[in-house]
Parts: sequence; structure tokens; C-alpha cells
Amino acid sequence: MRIGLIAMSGVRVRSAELASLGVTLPQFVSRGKVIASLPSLGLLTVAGLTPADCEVTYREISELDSTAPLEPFDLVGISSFTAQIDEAYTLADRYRAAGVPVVLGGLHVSLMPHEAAQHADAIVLYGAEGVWPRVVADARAGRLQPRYEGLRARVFDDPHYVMPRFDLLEGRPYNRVTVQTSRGCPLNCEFCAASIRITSSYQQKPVARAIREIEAALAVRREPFLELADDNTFVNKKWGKEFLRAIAPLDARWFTETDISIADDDELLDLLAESGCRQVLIGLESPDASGLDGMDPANWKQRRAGRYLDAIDRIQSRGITVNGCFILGLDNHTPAIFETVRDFVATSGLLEVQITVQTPFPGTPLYARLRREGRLLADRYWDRCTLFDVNYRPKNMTVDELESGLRWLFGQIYNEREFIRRKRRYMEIYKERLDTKDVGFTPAASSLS
Ligand code: B12
Repeated sequence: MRIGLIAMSGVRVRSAELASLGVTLPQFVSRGKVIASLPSLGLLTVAGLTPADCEVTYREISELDSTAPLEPFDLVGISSFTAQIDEAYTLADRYRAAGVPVVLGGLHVSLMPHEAAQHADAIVLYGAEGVWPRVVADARAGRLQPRYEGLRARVFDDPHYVMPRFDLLEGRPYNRVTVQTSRGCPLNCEFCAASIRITSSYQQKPVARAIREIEAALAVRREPFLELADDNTFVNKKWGKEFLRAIAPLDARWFTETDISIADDDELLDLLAESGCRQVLIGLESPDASGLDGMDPANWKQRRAGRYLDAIDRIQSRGITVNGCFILGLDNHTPAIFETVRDFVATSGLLEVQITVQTPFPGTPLYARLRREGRLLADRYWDRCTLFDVNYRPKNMTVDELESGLRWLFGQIYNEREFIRRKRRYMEIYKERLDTKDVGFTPAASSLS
């Protein structure tokens, strides 16, 4: 059986003004280029779950010519994120019209199953683990069911766990590879549209499995940079330390997403620095505590906000840069937030910054609340779920104020002069620590500039 797995990749900015502004903001554009070429770990996992007697072909949607004849597959699997879902549906419709059965899976499909089912012979909700072999067997027997549910728990345990097929990336032009060490996040933020939506609880891969995957991923490229496709890697500090001790000898350069609590643990920070970690991405969301009120059910982020600056210093002093993420347009944000974020960034020494607008991804609690409150600007706006397009009426400013404030802040933060200033500040923090301690490793800035 010939199975075609087709990935939706690439970054998206719909707002024309922002896209054209992007062209003049070198830092923003270069980050976009770096991350735009990540492969689909979801589909590499689906490939790993596929019975060995099937022939699997991995494709990026960008490689397909919409006017050329379709590749001859017996079954097609397509992954899904919200922003590009309409392209996924168009491709699925094309294959189905040609008589090839199509299975749709992934985040958007799990969040919007009724919509997705209109464009597929079968949809798979949640993880492909625990269900994909059955889907293939049913397709072979010509009795594909319209809906399957994969696992939401124990995805990294036997007998469901598989090693993703990193070998399918051989000879492909990715400059980064991804490995997932955990799924979900205990914080449960209202806006989150990531892996928490396909899990029932936080799950972590046994260290030995994570390391074997990293070795396999690194084997496909000569000098690859590794991104952990986690939502929050270091929830469990004991697991974290074990993992860091195990990854250090691999001499990898890597990046991950985590929460600010890593700053509370000196031993973990030291191990992180020695492990080849170059950058941690942290959702600070808002520089002021009021913006964080009610974001997560336990107000965990709000309780930490007062210690953000100290925490950033503690992490960056180890030679690991913090990529601080801010969400604009939260309910407590007034137009004053744009200057507040700019000033916080300038004082903090954050080397890299991500500013986005609050985005009600369909299927999230935020979406349900804004819909209930009549604040969504359209019924269906999936192609605008880019994190840069405004899709709802903010509470304490107008849509226009949010859009123009975002553009203004882009200009303030993503420019060469500011970046050099931030880099200088970062080097100062790092040097201060060097003077007081023999840290024995080099700072990350050199690899990022
Ligand atoms: C890597 C990544 C990317 C890569 C994606 C590469 C790729 N082709 O997959 C790149 C850099 C290209 C990217 C781009 C974007 N991303 Co992104 N990205 C991520 C990240 C960090 C990890 C995703 C991942 O690899 N997960 C691990 C795999 C194993 O999980 P999975 O994909 O869900 O797959 C499992 C199941 O869903 C299922 N499954 C998946 N596909 C299929 C298919 C079939 C047939 C079956 C049966 C099952 C199945 O089985 C898999 C194994 O269990 C997440 C954040 C996060 N921490 O999760 C954001 C995330 C997915 N991205 C997000 C966003 C918003 C974007 C962009 C819109 C950003 C932008 N402005 O351009 C674009 C959109 C791209 C698009 N095509 O629409 C959001 C998406 C929310 C949503 N619901 O859509 C996330 C969750 C981050 C966030 N801010 O919330 N991203």
C-alpha cells in the first residue's frame, strides 16, 4: 500500500501592513526564515506507526504543484494547523475527487471535527498513537470508518510509543529538526491551542526514549539545530535534570519552550547551560500582573509576574538567552500596554522577543468565551489565526488601536539598533556572572547573531 503523508508547513502573516512591515524588519524576517523550514513531527510519528509493509512518502504542501497530476497513492494522510486548514481541505477534496481515500488528523481536526469530516473519508482525533495501525488496516480492507479517536494519555508508553521516522528527512533541506519530550502543560491557559488540546494530562517521555530520538534526529543532518516541540519541557525538575545530564554528551545545540519556574532552580540552570541549550522560549504573556489575571485557572502566571526581571537575569546569566513572548490585547490591556511592553523589553535585557495578538483559536476556552460575549469579528476566520491578525473586539481598546499598537511595537522592538542594545545588555549580565564564577561555557549570543 502506498501512503502519502502531506505536511502543512511555513509561517503565515495575513495582515498586508504587517507583512510589508516585516520586509523592513530584518530580525523578524530572519527568525521567520529559520523556523519556516521545520518538518512535521506529527507526520513523522504517523509514519513510524505505519505497518512496515507500506510504502510511505513524506511531502510538504509547498512541494506540490496544484496543476500537476496527483501522485499515485492508495491512501493520503494530511496534518492540520488552523491557519492553513483551508489549503489542507482543498488538497483533500482534490484527492477524494480522484478516488483516493483521505484521512485528516492533527490539532485543528481534533478541535473542529465536524468541519473536518466534510473533507475526509476519515478523521483522526487526538494523537495518532493507539489508532493509526487500525486506520491503515481498515483502509486496506476498504472499510474506513468516518471517525477514529487516538490516545489522549500514555502516548509515550508501550505498546503505543513509536520512534518518529526521522530517516524520511534524509536529503531534505531543513535546517532544524524537532523532537517532542512532553505533551500538554499543567498551566491550562485559556488561550492555549497547542498540544494540551489533544491530551488529557501532562505526559513526559522517558529520558532514554527522548535521547534515542534526539540521536536519530541529529543523525539525519550534519550540523543541525534541535527544537524541542514541547509546550513546557521542565515542569518536572527531577526529570529535567536527568534529561539534561543525558543530552549534554550529545554536543547538540538546542532550543525549547518552558515556563519561568526554571529560574528558581540553580542546579537545573547550571545543567541547562552545560547541556548545549541555546535558548528557552517563555510565555511571559504580559509584563504587568493585572494583564495576567485569570489567564490560567490557578493564576500561576500572575503570581510570578513580579519576579520576571530577576528570573530573566538568572537564566540569561548562564549564557542561555530567553525568548520572551508577550500577548497583546488581553482583557486588562489598555493602549498603554504597548509602551509598557517596550519599556519592559528595554529594561529586561531579553535578547529575543515575540509579540503576538491574543488569538481565539477555534476549540479553545478563549474562543468559547469571546463567542459567548459576542466579541468575535467573524464566524470563520481560520486563515487569520496567525497570531498577528486581530479577530476579536478587545475589551479596553479598539480593534484599530490593537492593530496599530502592534505595528508600532514591531518597529520599536525589531530593529537593528535595539537588538544591538539588547545584546550588549545580555553580554553584561553574562559577564557579571563570569566575573563571580568560573562558568566554563560560551554564551549563546554568538550563535544567534
Ligand atoms: C513545530 C511547530 C511549527 C512548525 C510546523 C512544522 C509542521 N509542518 O508541523 C512551523 C514552524 C512550520 C509552524 C508554523 C506555524 N505555527 Co506552529 N508550532 C509548532 C510547535 C512548536 C510544535 C508542533 C509539533 O511538532 N508538535 C508535536 C507533534 C508530534 O504533535 P502534532 O503535530 O499535534 O501531531 C500529533 C497529533 O496531532 C496527530 N496528528 C497530527 N497530524 C496528523 C495527521 C494524520 C493523518 C493523523 C492520523 C494524525 C495526526 O498525531 C501526532 C502524533 O500524536 C507548536 C507548539 C507546540 N509546542 O505544540 C506550534 C503550533 C502548532 N503552531 C502554531 C501556529 C499558530 C503556527 C503558525 C500559524 C504561525 C505563523 N504565524 O505562521 C504557522 C502555521 C503553519 C500552518 N501550516 O498552518 C500554533 C497552532 C495552533 C492551532 N490550533 O493551529 C501552535 C500550537 C503554537 C501556538 N502558538 O499555540 N509551527
